[in-house]
Amino acid sequence: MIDFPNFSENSHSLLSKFLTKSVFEELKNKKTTKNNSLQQVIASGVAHQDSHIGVYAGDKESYTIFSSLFDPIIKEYHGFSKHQKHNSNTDITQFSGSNPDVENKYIISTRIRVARNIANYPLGTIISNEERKEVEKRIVSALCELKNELSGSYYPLYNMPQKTQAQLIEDHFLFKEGDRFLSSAGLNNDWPNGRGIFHNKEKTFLVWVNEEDQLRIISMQKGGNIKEVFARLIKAVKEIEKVITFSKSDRLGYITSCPTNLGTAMRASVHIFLPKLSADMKKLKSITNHHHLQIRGVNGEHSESKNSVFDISNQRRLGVTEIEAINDLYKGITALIKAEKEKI
Ligand code: ADP
Ligand code: CIR
Repeated sequence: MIDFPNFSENSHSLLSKFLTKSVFEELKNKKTTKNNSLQQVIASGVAHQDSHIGVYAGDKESYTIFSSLFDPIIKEYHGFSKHQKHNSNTDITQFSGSNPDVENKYIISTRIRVARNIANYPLGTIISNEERKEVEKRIVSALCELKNELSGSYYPLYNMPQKTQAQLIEDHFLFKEGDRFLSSAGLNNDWPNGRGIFHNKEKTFLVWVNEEDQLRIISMQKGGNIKEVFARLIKAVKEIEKVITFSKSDRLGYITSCPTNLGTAMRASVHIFLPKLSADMKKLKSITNHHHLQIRGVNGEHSESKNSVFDISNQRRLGVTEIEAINDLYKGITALIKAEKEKI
C-alpha cells in the first residue's frame, strides 16, 4: 500500500500535474499481469521532483492498466488523445528534404535513433537479471547476422576498459552511466549486467543494449545529410525485425519505457552551431516551438549546451509518422539556419 506522494510547489512534472487524488485512488492497488504497480510507475518522479515527466512503464500492459495516469501525460507531451491511433510511415521516397546545410557550415552531425523492446518481456524497470541477459543474447545474435555496412561487433559493458567507455561517451556514441532518473525507476538494476554496445567499424550504425529500452538503434554521421542517416536506420531496423518481434500496440505504436518515446520511438537530431541565435534564445525557441522541436544540450538529455552548439530534435514521436518527424526536423533546421544567416 502506498501513500499519496507529496509534490513540492516547485515540481512541474507531468506526474505531479496529472496524479490527482482521484486518479491515485483508482490506481493504487492495481497490478499488471507481470506485477507492475503504480508505485513502480511513479518511483522516479517521486524521487526527483525536478523530473519533466516522472513516470516509466514496466510492461506493455502498464499503458492500459494505468491509462488514467498515462493518457493525460501522453496527450500533453505528444498532443495525442486517447481516441487516436498511431500510424507508421518509413517510406523514404516521401521525404522531400535531404540536407538543410549543404554548405556544411552549421550542422556538425546528424543522429537518428529508435527505441525498441522485445515482445512479451517486461520492460527494463522490472525485468529480472536472468531475463535481461536472455534479451541481450537474443539481440546480439540478431545483430551478428547483419551484413555489409551494418556488420559490426558487440562490446559488453562489464569487460569494457574504463578508458574506452569514457571515450565512447565523450564522442557521443555510448550512454552515460548512473542517470538518477533511470536509477530510481529501476532501469539501472544489476548494472552493468546485460548492457553493451554494438557498432560497425565507422560508428555510423550503433545499437545500445538494455539501457532505458532494450534496444536503441542508432544511425549517425558527420554533417547534415538527414536522408542518408534515415535510410541507414530504416534498413537496419527492417533487418533486425526479421529476427526479433518488437513490442508494439495497435494504438500506441512501439512500446517504450518512457511515454515520451512511444509511437515512432524516434528521435532525429542534429548538433548545430548557432552562435548568433544563441544570444537570442527567445527567437531560437520560437522557431523550435513552431516546428515541434526540442532543444537539448550537447551531452544529451539533462545536459547544457556548450559553445553555441545545440542538440535539436523532433519533440513529437507519437501520432506523427517517421516521415513527418524528420520533416519537422528538416523544416525547423532550415528555418533556424535562415534566421542565423539573417542575424547581424
Ligand atoms: P537519446 O537520444 O537516446 O534520447 P540522449 O539525449 O542522452 O539520448 O543522447 C545520447 C547521446 O547521443 C548523447 O551523447 C548525445 O550527445 C548524442 N547525440 C544526440 N544527438 C546527436 C547528434 N546529432 N550528433 C552527435 N551526437 C548526438
Ligand atoms: C524526466 O521525467 O525528466 C525523465 N524521466 C526523462 C523524461 C524523458 N525526457 C523527455 O523530456 N523527452
